[in-house]
Amino acid sequence: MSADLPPLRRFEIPQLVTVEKNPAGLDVLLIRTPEAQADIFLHGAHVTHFQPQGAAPVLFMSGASYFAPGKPIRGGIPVIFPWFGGLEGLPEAPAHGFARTQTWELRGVSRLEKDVEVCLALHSSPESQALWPHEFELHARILVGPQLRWELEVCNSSNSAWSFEEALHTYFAVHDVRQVCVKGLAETDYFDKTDGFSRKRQGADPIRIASETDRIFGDTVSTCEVEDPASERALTVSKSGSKTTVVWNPWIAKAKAMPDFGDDEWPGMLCVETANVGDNRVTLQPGERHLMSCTLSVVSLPETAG
Ligand code: TA6
Repeated sequence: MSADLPPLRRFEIPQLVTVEKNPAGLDVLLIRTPEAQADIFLHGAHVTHFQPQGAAPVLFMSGASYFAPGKPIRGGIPVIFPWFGGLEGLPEAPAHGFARTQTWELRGVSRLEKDVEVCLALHSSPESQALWPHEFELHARILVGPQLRWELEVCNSSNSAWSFEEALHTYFAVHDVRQVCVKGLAETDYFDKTDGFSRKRQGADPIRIASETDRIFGDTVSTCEVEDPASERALTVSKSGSKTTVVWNPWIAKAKAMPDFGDDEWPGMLCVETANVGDNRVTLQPGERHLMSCTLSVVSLPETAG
C-alpha cells in the first residue's frame, strides 16, 4: 500500500534516533533522548514503547505479540481506522480496520526543544479501496518527550463525502488491573460490549476492574486518569477531537482466547482508548480534514492526591 520507502537511515539523528529492523524484518525507530525513550514501528505507525526519563514503561506490550506483515501488534498504541471492531456487512474484513497493519511512510524526524517529532503518512490504495472504497490521506505526528503526544489527521482526498471511525487504542502498563481505578468518566453513558452492547451509565465512582470490561463511553471529551497505587503513579490521557473513550480489559477467558496475548498477561494492562466510534463517527466532505490527538503523561500519585 505504501510506495518504496526511502533509505531510512537518512532520518537518523546521531545519539538520539536510530532506525533498525526488528527480528521479523519490520522497520522501527528507536528514540533515546535525555527526556524519554520510545519505539515506533512503520508497521501501523505503531508506538510499542514509551518511557519518560525516571519512570517505568508506560505502555503494555504482549510477549506473545505478532510482528508480521498483515498482523496487528498486540500492545502499545494500535491505530484504528477507518472502522472500529467489525465492518458491518463484511464479516471477513479485518477487525479495527487496516491502518494498523499497513506500512506507513516515514515523512520526517526532527529534534525539537524537549521532544523528538516523528511524522508518518498512509494513503488509500487499491488494496484499501477493495475493503473501503474511499480515497483518504492519514497524517501522523508523534511527539516523544516528557509526555507522548499522538496526533492523527484524517483527510478526505476524494470528491465525495464519507464517514469513518478511529481510535488510538492505548494499552497502559499497570501493576495489577484489579488494584487500579479509572477517573474521568463519572456520570457518563456507555455501551457495555460484555452485555450485548446494552446502554448503561457510569455512576459517581471511578471505574474498577473486577471482570472482563469493555465499555464504549460516548460524547465525552474528558481527560482520564488511571490511578495505579502499587506503581505509585497515575497515567493520564488527555485528548482533543475525540468524543469517545473505550475502556477494555479482556480478563481471564478472553486473554486465553487471544493467541497473541499471554494467558497470564491480563492483570498487567488496561486499555483507555481515544476514539470516535458509533454515533461519534466523523463525516468529512471532499477536501475536509479532522484532527484527533491524545497526550499521555505520568504523574506520581502523591501529586494527584486530593
Ligand atoms: O477496544 C476494545 C476492543 O474492541 C475489544 O472488544 C477487543 O476486541 C479489543 O478491542 C482488541 O481487539 P483486537 O482486534 O486488537 O484483538
